[in-house]
Amino acid sequence: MILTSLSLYQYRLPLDVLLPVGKQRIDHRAGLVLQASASVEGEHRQVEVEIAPLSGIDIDQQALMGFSRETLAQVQTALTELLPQLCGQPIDALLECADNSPYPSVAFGLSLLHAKLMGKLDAIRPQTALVPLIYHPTDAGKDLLDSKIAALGMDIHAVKVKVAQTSIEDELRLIYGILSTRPDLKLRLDANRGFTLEQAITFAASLPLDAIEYIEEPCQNPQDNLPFYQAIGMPYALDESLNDPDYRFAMQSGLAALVIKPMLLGTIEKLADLIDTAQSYGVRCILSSSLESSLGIQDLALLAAMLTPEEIPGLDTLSAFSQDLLVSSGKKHCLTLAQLELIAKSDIDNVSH
Ligand code: OSB
Ligand code: MG
Repeated sequence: MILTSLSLYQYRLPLDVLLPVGKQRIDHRAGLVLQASASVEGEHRQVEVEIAPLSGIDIDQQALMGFSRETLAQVQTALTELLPQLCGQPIDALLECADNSPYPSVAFGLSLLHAKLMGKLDAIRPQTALVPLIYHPTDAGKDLLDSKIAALGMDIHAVKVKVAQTSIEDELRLIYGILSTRPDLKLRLDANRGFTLEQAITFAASLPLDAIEYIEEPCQNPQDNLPFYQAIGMPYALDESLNDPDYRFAMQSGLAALVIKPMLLGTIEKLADLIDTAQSYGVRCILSSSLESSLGIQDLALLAAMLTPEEIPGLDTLSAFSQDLLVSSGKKHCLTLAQLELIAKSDIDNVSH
């Protein structure tokens, strides 16, 4: 199969409510859509992927910290240079470029593009079960949270709650509020490295252990995760730790799960290797959103069904988006490619070999 055409578009979507990125908040999301056409023996395929590093600025004009290291501009430049090189090549060149890219978002996007052109996601039914994400939007009050919790369907068995954001007292109240409305729910907590070891222990000691599946990144210093577990017996999960380019899986007592954000990690092959290794130690792997638009979230739901069929991924971040992108998630408006800004294009006709 030969790549006959590649087009790169940019999107920028305002959010209806603020979305949390660790302790920071964003009010819009920007990213790229890469469309590829390929043909083999007269047969033609055209697919799109979202490439959206989680970087940029928050609502206070501060740089987003702790997630993608590459900027959207760097990714745009890298892809713009790659398009004419890729055009006219067999689609396996996408994998080679993915392996060679220094940017995880580019590596993931190109490997996903390859998988979609190969039809690898075609026969998969996306994972539709959801783990609702509950957090304090700085622009909404407690009533909104209470009604969100009361509205949860009985098909929901777990929720993810952001903690280490306000005060320990408020957050304990929130969690006990959730559990008094729905005592059947299991909680996945996420502290985004917001607690000192002492605070993490104080907080966790006040919670019913059997209601907590795990707490993501409890401690400011990840080396405190083990002493945290030894002190209190609450299992923990890693998220930010995986974004370190030097991260290698290491088993540790209390490590219950890896929260895997493909846009931050790299190729599908790399994700699959990490998942294999972690699961061989009994560590769960939860695929999770990097706040992609509906296009990216749909592909993550497909990948989750393929790579982690036993788990419900963490993809409840679309409700904040004002519009869908290419793929409908049921919103009133769904942007088409024609409505996006085209920033680069290569066709087989205007590439010399
Ligand atoms: O802290 O896990 C996080 C999204 C973007 C950046 C960071 C995080 C998230 C999420 C995604 O929480 C939703 C989920 O994991 O359920
Ligand atoms: Mg997290």
